[in-house]
Amino acid sequence: MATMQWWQKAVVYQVYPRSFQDSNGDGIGDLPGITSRLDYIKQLGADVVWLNPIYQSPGVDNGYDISDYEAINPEFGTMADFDQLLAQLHQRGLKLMMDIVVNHTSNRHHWFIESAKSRDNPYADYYIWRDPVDGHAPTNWGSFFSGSTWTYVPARQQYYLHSFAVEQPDLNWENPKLRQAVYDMMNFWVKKGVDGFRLDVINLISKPTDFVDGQPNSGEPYADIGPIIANGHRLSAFLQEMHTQVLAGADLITVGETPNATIKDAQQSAGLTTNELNMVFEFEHMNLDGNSNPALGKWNDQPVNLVDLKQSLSKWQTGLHGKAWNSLYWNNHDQPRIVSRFGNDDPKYRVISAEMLATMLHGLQGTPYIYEGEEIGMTNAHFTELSDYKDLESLNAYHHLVDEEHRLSSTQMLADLAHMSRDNARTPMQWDNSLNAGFSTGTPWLQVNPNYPQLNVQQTLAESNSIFTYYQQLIQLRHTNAILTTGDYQLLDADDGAVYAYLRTAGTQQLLVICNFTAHDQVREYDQLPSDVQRLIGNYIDDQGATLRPYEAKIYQF
Ligand code: TEU
Ligand code: CA
Repeated sequence: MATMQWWQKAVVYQVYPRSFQDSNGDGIGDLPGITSRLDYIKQLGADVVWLNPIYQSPGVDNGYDISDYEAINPEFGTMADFDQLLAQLHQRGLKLMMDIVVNHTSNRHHWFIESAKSRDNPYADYYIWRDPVDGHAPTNWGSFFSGSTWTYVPARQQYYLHSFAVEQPDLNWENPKLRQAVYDMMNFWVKKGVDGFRLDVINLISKPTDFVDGQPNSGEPYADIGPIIANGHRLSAFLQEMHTQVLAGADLITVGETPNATIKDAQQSAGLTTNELNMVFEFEHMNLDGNSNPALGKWNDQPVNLVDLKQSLSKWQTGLHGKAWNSLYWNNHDQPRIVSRFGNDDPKYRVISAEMLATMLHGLQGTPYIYEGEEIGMTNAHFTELSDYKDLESLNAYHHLVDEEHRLSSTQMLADLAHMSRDNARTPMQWDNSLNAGFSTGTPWLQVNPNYPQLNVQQTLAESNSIFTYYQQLIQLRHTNAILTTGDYQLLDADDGAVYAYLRTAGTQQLLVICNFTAHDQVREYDQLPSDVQRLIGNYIDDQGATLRPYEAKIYQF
């Protein structure tokens, strides 16, 4: 592999600004609040801070509906607060990754307000407009957030496309003026000194040339738009143009969020020599515990199958090795808390299973991402009422699947929401056992997880051998041990449904990672390992093989 880039040894800490720290008592996290907590992030050892969108937004999708890319959402503070945060990050040797959403804007963005007025204004073609077909929507495509992806505007007597909410019209990337406006915006932030970008659903920007109906899931009125528009025919051209116009020459870290991307797509979008992006967030390992019934999408309350998880992660490890670069993540603002989803959040097993999952992930090749609260083992909220939820994806899905399609009972959908809703990741950061977990002196915008008195930063930092120190050690290992960054990957015992074991090899150095995914003791012999490795691990593993306590992970280095 060519010489290592700094972002290949870096660890990124994701801050969801709305839920991290409120500084003015309005119950909403904000930029001064983040600035007041930078020493904590530095103490953890992360290198980069990824902020979810902080731009002007009506907040239909918590900031992923942007109405002004070059203004700060007043709920989060001012541009002066941003400048202060950036300066304080850089003062600590931390870098800032901004989250930009250029597949769509808010319907309150002035581009869209103008575009919707007529078919011949300067912004008319900044979005994707189509005439009705036989008096109805142009295609049967279904939104990620339920319902049709088309909304009719009488002033134009046309429909506009929105892959997500009605309030999130898709931008027309075939329009070179629009593309230039996006690059100019990105360069505005590069000039301000930001160190990188996370690009929201960036692999959706190249739409098909012909808009034709897709195949709906059985009994569903719509065909999921994701597979229809993901990884379109001009994606590579657009990303290479973005590289030329913005990224080349600036030493930035870039990660594309790429739902429905395959390994082949990632080899192109995150190729080591393709001059597009540094890496991607793939979704395959996050969609394994979905449903046998595709009409239910991600909504389920079932455990993941370890053999499937090992197979998926291994495929991406070997598929990108030497060709492209991957991100490594379990958690983010869209995913439920991993310790509740793949681990065991019973107080008896919460910490050890969270540490096991962290070990499993951080031993792999790629850039690890840690989502706020993951480093103290924060869990799902276990909400029980629909009124507990705020996320429009969850609320739309409930109304679609329960009220409209009658595919799920309210009880089952509430169980699925408790398992999978994005709100699980968005409950306020749990700092201490004071009111609202020290997040806010006001009423938090979303309920604080009721387990905060026992599960919070202050409590964790007071423990010796805490999960926080465990994450510090994993990050330290990433920074100091090249085998994690460059080593080959070999899956061991592929069909073992209880233990995930893999070998990393770099020259004569080897690292053996063994994770017990279950609540039961496990013993594993490694007689199928190459004899030299067996001899070596023989010094470490007692003679009846690797004994693993429930949810225990071990790393052997030789
Ligand atoms: O998410 C993209 C996306 O595909 C999500 O719908 C995700 O697949 C789903 O929520 C998983 O449960 C990005 C942002 O991360 C998300 O927060 C936004 O809502 C979405 O794009 C629209 O901008
Ligand atoms: Ca606030």
